[in-house]
Amino acid sequence: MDPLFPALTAARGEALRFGDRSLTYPELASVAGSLALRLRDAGRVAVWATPSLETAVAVVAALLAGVPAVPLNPKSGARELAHIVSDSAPSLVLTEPGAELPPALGGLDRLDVDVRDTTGTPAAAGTEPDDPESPALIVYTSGTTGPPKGAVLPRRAIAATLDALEDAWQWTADDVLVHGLPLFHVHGLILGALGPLRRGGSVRHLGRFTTEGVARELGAGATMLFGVPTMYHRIAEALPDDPELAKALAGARLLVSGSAALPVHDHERIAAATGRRVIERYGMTETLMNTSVRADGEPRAGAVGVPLPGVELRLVDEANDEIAADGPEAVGEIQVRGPNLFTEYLNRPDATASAFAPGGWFRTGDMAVRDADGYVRIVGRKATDLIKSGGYKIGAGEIENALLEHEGVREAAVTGEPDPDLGERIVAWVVPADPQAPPSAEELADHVASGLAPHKRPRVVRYLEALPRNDMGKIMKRSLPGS
Ligand code: MCA
Ligand code: AMP
Repeated sequence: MDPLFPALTAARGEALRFGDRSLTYPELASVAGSLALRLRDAGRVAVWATPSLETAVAVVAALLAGVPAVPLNPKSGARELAHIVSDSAPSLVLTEPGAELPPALGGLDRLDVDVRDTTGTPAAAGTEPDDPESPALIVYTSGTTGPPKGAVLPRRAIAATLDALEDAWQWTADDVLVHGLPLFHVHGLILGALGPLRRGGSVRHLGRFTTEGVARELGAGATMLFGVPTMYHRIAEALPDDPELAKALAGARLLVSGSAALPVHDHERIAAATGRRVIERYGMTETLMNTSVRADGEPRAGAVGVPLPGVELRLVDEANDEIAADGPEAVGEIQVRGPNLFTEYLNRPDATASAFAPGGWFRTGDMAVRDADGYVRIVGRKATDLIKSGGYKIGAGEIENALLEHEGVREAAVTGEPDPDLGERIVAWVVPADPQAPPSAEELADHVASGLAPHKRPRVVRYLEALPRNDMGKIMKRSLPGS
């Protein structure tokens, strides 16, 4: 297979910038090249994925060495980290110098990434493995029940998705991308960091998302912005009082939203204030990118565009039969096939098998309709137990299990409810062990944040005397008051 980063040793300009620290292509080739040599025999590595230069260098080095990398959310709690580490069994953890690692990583060797070590061999792109199916990244993603599953992403999928986006977005080496996305998920890591590097362009990471950072970078030469809908919502809120932000957005080449649906109201507010239309693309950890509004296509609020080159997409009914019709009544589950797909869930042949329909079609669980010209509109999700909050996918079962471990909780159910900022917010319905002394909402939020991750914490806790159950004893979430 051709190298993942053909521009690495050829490009001369800036590759990565995080705050006031940056690396040019020759520097990145040298730093990542020397680190790759040290990783050759590492087997599999974890990356402590802080929003830093070190994370980007660590992942590029692992890819050059042909060593699968497992990005870790540095805010993950003890329970989540312990699961990921025992499931993926990395030999060492790559981290920025000085980072304090939690006890759950205590058993791993630690390798501090030195981004100033440019004395090494420039990356020999030829050292990358030839096999397009060899695993490149293992990205953990939540399901409806149980702990997160590791989606194994081969080199072929990364190359295919980034090249399809090159075509759809007319993405070139001249593009400068700005974003503040986390680097432990597909959006921020594969699209937002590896994407520019495959093109020979550059990325400026904000460290953390702020509208000021977006305005500053788009006002200083950045051409593209990637974000989740929560970020565009915050931009829409800030625009009326921030003419600099409006000017900066107006000057961008492409504003792209994904990971969840961008509400039409936010689309319209941004268009009214800037004259620019945000375009949406639709993807998934297991499939990378499936559809997008094209740069040369018609932006359409509420639609995620057309299938990307190489991606086959169909809608199916309950019986798994293809729906050929279009229009708002022809709702079906999206299934996809193509070189963009993952290979398996690590150590989960059962889950892998049930994720595919006959013919190798991946069942996304997303429900959609199509406009007459093929534009896809996502209208819902098959599983009510999956919540999208701030662009993060969160399984209700995982939070319920964590809540049930709290001594003050007798029963728990978790649902998502609409939230103007987060899209959905997590609501915990709790039957306290002692109705006279229920655990406080803050205590339960802290319990989930420290065991799993802060973005999985309930934003609202509602107390009940009993959960509604059917005759079989199954919790009937649809009968929860107000849900
Ligand atoms: C608050 N915090 C707490 C607690 N309460 N920490 C511990 N315990 C608590 N009880 C902290 C948080 O850690 C955070 O810290 C701060 O308070 C604010 O928290 P929160 O309100 O949750 O965060 P936010 O700033 O409102 O986050 C909004 C966000 C974020 C920035 C939009 O949701 C985000 O980055 N989303 C991106 C998700 C994403 O990339 N998804 C892609 C997956 P601190 O301030 O220090 O941070 S989907 C994907 O990859 C597919 C392929 C696709 O299609 O893209
Ligand atoms: P994740 O599993 O975290 O990778 O999230 C994938 C899910 O995010 C998809 O199955 C969709 O439900 C959702 N998603 C991603 N992009 C969009 C979008 N542009 N519009 C609506 N939903 C989206």
